[in-house]
Amino acid sequence: MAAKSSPPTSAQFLPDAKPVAPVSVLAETGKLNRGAKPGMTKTAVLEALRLMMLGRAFDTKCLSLQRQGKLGTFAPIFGQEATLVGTAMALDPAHDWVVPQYRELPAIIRQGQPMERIALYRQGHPDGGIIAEGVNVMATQVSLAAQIPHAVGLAWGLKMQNRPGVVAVYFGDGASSEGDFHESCNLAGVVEAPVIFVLQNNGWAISTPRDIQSGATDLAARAPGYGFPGVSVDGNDLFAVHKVTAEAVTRARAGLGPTLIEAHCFRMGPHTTADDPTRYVDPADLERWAKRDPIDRVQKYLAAEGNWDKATEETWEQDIAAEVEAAFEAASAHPRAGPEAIYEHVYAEPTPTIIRQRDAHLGGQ
Ligand SMILES: Cc1ncc(C[n+]2csc(CCOP(=O)(O)OP(=O)(O)O)c2C)c(N)n1
Repeated sequence: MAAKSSPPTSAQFLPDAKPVAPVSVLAETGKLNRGAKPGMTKTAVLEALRLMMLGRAFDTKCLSLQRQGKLGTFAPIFGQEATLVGTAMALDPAHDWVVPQYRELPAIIRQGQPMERIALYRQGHPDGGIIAEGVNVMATQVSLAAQIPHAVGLAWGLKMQNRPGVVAVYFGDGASSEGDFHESCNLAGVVEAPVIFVLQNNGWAISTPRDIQSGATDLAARAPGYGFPGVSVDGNDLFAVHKVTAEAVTRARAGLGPTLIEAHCFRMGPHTTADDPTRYVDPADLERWAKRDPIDRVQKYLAAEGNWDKATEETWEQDIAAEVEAAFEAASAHPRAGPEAIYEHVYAEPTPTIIRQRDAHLGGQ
């Protein structure tokens, strides 16, 4: 990008927002920053680590199945585990909601969606799109940013009905260029909706790098323009992500409205299984970010506390692999969907057009 011209000197002109250092608690070495506290109990840290490892193992399995032609296209979470789990662990699944884009696997599992359903979804089975009864998760959204107005509506509705509950809506740096994002922030600020905008800045929107996605230097700095706070956080730091989300939840529960969290992370895998990132991602960037791995960091922290070692890691990996296997076995035992399934679930009652198309397609069978 060309260098920006000097800002106007008149005092009435707002200056360019200066990037603020992202909130950090746990350094890349796995050591707490001086004076910092994890802010999570040991049990919660272990639960979070398990979810991060489970998310990675599930997607590793899915990648292998997809390459064998046994699964549809999906968007892996590799590298974004701390952002997803750190935010989700600050929510109360009984009252709070997760409104996902398409890369939020462990946050959805934490809310209670069975892995079997997620496996079914990735196999292209219509039943995989059904959110289990009582699980506060909205459907996966592929149309970028379309979930954000839904999340604000949901949060505003909870507030109007005096129901407890905070809504965490997830999206990427690319989606944050969409009108839906800006209009949603504007409305959320006006009605003080209990919503947390989780902007996962993973460096890329498919092959479009962050620096040509927006002229803004700091995406979190957009929030005050809508009348609420924004915070920038190291998205590979579980404790920091959890801390800022917990603060945002407290604000929302107290009736103080929305927060925008910009979590800086890096997409370590392909955008989806249909993408080849080797054509545009600099291997040096991957190497640099690999040293900041969110899972390694928590394991190092726990090891230094005497709560983690190689043997524990191996046992966990085996247990998690068995859990993932069981989810796929349960999905495979689910009755297969026939061709008629594509005409179902579009409307509560089929329209004349759907009926005509279905009969034309299946009439001779
Ligand atoms: C409205 C809309 N426009 C374009 C696309 C095609 N598309 C799918 S994913 C993507 C990039 C999204 O990047 P980002 O929002 O940063 O999320 P990430 O995939 O990096 O998590 C694009 C352009 C789409 N799905 N929806």
